[in-house]
Amino acid sequence: MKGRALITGLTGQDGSYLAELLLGRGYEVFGVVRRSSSVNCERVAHLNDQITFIQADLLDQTSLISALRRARPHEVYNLAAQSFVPTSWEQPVLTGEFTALGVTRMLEAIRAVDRGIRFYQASSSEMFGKPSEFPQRETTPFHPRSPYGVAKVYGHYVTVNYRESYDLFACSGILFNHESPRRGIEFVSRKITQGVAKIKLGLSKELVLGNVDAQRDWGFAEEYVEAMWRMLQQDEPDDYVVGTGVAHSVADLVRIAFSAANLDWQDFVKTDESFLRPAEVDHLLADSSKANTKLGWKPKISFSELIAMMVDYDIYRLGKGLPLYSSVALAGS
Ligand code: NAP
Ligand code: F7E
Repeated sequence: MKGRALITGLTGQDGSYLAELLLGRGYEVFGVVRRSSSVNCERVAHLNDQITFIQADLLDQTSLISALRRARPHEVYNLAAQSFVPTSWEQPVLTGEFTALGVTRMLEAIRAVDRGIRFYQASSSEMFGKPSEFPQRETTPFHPRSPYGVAKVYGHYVTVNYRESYDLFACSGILFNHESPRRGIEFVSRKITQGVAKIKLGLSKELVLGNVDAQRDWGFAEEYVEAMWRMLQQDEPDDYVVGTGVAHSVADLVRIAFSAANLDWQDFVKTDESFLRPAEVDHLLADSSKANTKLGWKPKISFSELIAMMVDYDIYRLGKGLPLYSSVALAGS
């Protein structure tokens, strides 16, 4: 029998890669999209005729129940969230509604429609925030440093709680930063690779950043959706840390990105306090031993290869005048 999967956050970076993975494995894929006055499906435009789009919103309980009744999925991947950390200080309540309470709404919808549905929750390394141990693993205490991180801690614990309370097959993937040519332009990796491409093509003269000393464990998004899927194929539901086990600073990312375009970053990069955050996450590093052992998951692409891929994509896209998530360019990215 063909598996059916419902993805919330289909139109985001991870949703587009996950849809490709599931279609490739023979699933019938349903994607939740929220209503807006203009179509916002660029990242999945190349999959348009293979996915069933369902209008629903994490803010609206009834719409989630209807989406489940219509799709009758075996698996639900809850990727939808307000995912940009700085916005979570500007819109802390809305971030909590989407990113925290939205998880409960989806779990309640599953309870109402079909308790056999397997559930994946997109948790985040931002939950560790100011970590008490290095590297971070599943048992490392949480110390979130933003309203986004706090909301993700809620989403994580409510997932664990519904597993323990109602015996749902509910998994939480604690994913560290993952990037790609499909990353939103406000996140630092893409801001840098697009900035490099603009400078290379003579469209811009400088790149202005915030805290370049921050360190993250950055991996490739396409590889991370494989870990999500594997979590839902296990005999028992569980929580897993997913990352590369290698940390780099934003300054490293800058150096590698500029050198991939044969440019000297010192000629172009400035810093500005307006990009600093009220509370920073200084350093994160994943211990993915559990995912390595139990899921057989390991990252393949190196940090330098990832950044070079993103720089190449942005130079190609901007050089051809293609839109940000051009379906032509994305089909091969
Ligand atoms: P993203 O590109 O920002 O995508 C977020 C998605 O959520 C978009 O499809 C967005 O729809 C949707 N969404 C937001 N609010 C919604 C609502 N109220 N109802 C329905 N849909 C809504 O995020 P991503 O990078 O793919 O990340 C996917 C998930 O993993 C997120 O939950 C994120 O917090 C989490 N995460 C990401 C990373 C990372 O490094 N990328 C690491 C750990 C965890 P629109 O297109 O309509 O805005
Ligand atoms: O920042 C520093 C910034 O916005 C990374 C989300 O996907 O990953 C992401 O959250 C670092 C921070 O990602 C700029 O201060 C310096 O220390 O790319 P980012 P994030 O905040 O780590 C986690 C795992 C998620 O779950 C989130 O959803 O880079 N930084 N200068 C800057 N950051 C930005 N955005 N812009 C700058 O100019």
